[in-house]
Amino acid sequence: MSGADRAGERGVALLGAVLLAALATALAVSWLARLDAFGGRTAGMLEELRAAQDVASLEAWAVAVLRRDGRGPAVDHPGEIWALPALAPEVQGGAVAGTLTDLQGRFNLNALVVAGQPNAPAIRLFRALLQRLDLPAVRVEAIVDWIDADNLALPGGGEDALYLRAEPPYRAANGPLASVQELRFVAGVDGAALSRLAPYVTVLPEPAAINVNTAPPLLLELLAGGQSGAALARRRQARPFAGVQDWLAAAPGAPADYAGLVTTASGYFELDSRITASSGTRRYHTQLRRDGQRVSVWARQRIETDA
Ligand SMILES: [Ca+2]
Ligand SMILES: [Ca+2]
Repeated sequence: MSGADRAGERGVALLGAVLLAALATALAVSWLARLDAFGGRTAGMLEELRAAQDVASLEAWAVAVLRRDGRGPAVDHPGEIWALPALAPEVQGGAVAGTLTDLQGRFNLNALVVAGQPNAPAIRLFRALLQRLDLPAVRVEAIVDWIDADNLALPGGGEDALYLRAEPPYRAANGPLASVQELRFVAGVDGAALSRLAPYVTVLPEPAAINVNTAPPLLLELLAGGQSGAALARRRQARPFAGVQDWLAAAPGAPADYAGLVTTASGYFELDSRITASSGTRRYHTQLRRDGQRVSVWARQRIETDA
């Protein structure tokens, strides 16, 4: 089946979901439209309601496409159907678009601490990433202290004693990060560092490994122990890595203890939804978890947009 056929099939499926959602809200919308006779205030509410329905439709599409992919081989790569964008036809001058990305294509900050203990290979890999991104002020020890359960500061790290001196004072989380933005509370991490890090890191609710089929070339290079990331990216484009052994054969210089940080199958994805209406574009991020063929939404955020 060609890519265009697949995209067409996906478009049809999405259109079905959008129509269902439209039916479900038709009553509420017509009720609000009648209220609108009393002034323009409900126009914004209408758009908000329609956007929420569009996001629900895109999420239903994402769940379906990931579930279907889960029936195939336990390998995930950007050549699969889930990685194609979902586009709905323009409706009343608006547009609905959604894209799924693999969250396991990034370094999972919560893997720095496993079962309450610092995870040495993950710490080494992240330190190498900080070095390559030229972020000397960000200290991996401070992030480990922020996540680990104890209140004993590592050399170069910091716990409550450090944060209670801040104005206003606060405490270390002493638990897994809930979002990448939470890093702003960690000593040494400013807004510029966070923007620099953002494309390479994520926060997952378990120490999930990095998918070498979707990770950026820089992460491939670091995971491979310095081998060219571009060459490894070309190799996977020709033939996705079929498993950890296949990766290790292509990256013979990879440190032995990095094998546990690598996977070729993913369970965490993010849906980026853009809903455009007359007042502008609304953007949402939805995090989905797949376990076998079970797919569920575990978080959703409205993203600020200038558009
Ligand atoms: Ca797959
Ligand atoms: Ca701690």
